Amino acid sequence: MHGLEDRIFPLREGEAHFGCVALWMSRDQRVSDNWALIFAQEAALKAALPLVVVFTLSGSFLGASRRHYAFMLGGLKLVAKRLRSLSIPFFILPGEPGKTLPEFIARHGITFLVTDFDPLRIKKEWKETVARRVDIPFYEIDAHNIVPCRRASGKREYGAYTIRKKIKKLLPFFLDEMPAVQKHPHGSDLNGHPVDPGSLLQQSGADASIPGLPDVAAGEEHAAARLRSFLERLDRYATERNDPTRDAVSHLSPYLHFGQISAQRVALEVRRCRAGADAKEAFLEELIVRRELSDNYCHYTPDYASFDAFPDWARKTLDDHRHDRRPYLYSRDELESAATHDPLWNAAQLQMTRTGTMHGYMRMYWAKKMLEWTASPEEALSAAIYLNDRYLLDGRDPNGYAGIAWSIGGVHDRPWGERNVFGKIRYMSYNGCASKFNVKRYIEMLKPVES
Ligand code: FAD
Ligand code: FO1
Repeated sequence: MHGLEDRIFPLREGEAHFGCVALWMSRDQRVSDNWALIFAQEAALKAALPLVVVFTLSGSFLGASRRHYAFMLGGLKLVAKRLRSLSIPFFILPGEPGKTLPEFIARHGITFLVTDFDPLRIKKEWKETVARRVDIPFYEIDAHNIVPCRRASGKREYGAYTIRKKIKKLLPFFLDEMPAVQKHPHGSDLNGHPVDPGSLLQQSGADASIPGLPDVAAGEEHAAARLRSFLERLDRYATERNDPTRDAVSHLSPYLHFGQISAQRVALEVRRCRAGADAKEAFLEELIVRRELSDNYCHYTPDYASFDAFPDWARKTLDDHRHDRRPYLYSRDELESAATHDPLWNAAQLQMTRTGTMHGYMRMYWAKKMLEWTASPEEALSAAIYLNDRYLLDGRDPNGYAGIAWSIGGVHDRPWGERNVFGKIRYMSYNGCASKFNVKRYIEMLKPVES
């Protein structure tokens, strides 16, 4: 029982009897294990209609730069190739979806539209605009979560401890094998667009001012290879996942963010592999509970990137400490250029700008220190989101908005001992890190290369 019906959210009910079915691919940019594609193909097969996939390429998506577009377009090039081999034409439409998609639908006689679930505000706005401008059946499928977001909970959850039991209860029903997409038997005269990342990158007008990440290979095959290599060392996750000097984490987040691998596939492979139960449990807690808690947060908290979204106790304690003396104050530029007094924080910032990633443990420390070293929680929040989304390959993700809100605003956390500036927000210190891992080694790893 694969529970497809629980993933379906109708934006406009209806059936197709002629014309063509289209999947508007957005968050889940893959052919394998993609519930939105599975649903779209089922609808097309039922009515014996052709099937196409369309991707709307929006310039500077939430401030994304070329390093993000290059990775994403690299993955989409492989998606287009695989779909072509399945007789499913792939189209890429540069421009705003509210304009380009209705035109595409009218021009190609699309009579049934499917898209994937995404809790980000900008995606909800895109869908609302498209739904207003077309009058065909339109369905949204949660292809990102193992337990569909709306099914896991109908409201904003307090924390991992409240959503965990709801997810665990439903997991046996949803964490199961997924049907493969088949070669589509109903052709059309539509040929689709080849994806040429180079020229699309030019067209996107994306910010080219930060260095790309040429050695991070994009696409489903590379995501699968990274999963296989992680499963070989999964045992280390149990004891070393919080040590940024050890390579104990999966590095799957860019692939999960762009949907180049399915979290359900990752969970199935983790469950099957040889590693110990505690390592599997620790990893699945992050991959399933923490990740789905982030979608829950963004989906049910429209202002997920603002101070107002923090819990009452957190807003109150931060207000009480607004006028505390800040021993250090840094501008966004000083933070961005890793020019603080703290070599550990600077190393984390360098890791972010240079490699497009930052170890999960350091992300907490990195964000919390920004609360301490900026003039207000609002400034800390906006600087953290700006840097997170400008440099991290997995940025612009519900995990990021939730992770930053946890660090700075106590979202999904509880009050701790009261102290200067932080109030009751959980505190992290250099010495606290030094008691957990070899801080000197981490700083050494990230020493600025001799220019
Ligand atoms: P692993 O430890 O191997 O975990 C596997 C997967 O589980 C991750 O890819 C991710 O999808 C999920 N996961 C792990 N930890 C968390 C977590 N704390 N919350 C939610 N999901 C989690 N994650 C992003 O994807 N994009 C971001 O922009 C982002 N920004 C963050 C900012 C801050 C301040 C904090 C505290 C966390 C942030 N995270 C973000 C969550 C987490 O740090 C990263 O997902 C993780 O470090 C990615 O590395 P990995 O894939 O090797 O993780
Ligand atoms: N999704 C789209 O449908 N079209 C885009 O042009 C697009 C660009 C983009 C750039 C950077 C990035 O991090 C994400 C981007 N996404 C785009 C969205 C992405 O697929 C995810 O849906 C969300 O960012 C995560 O919820």
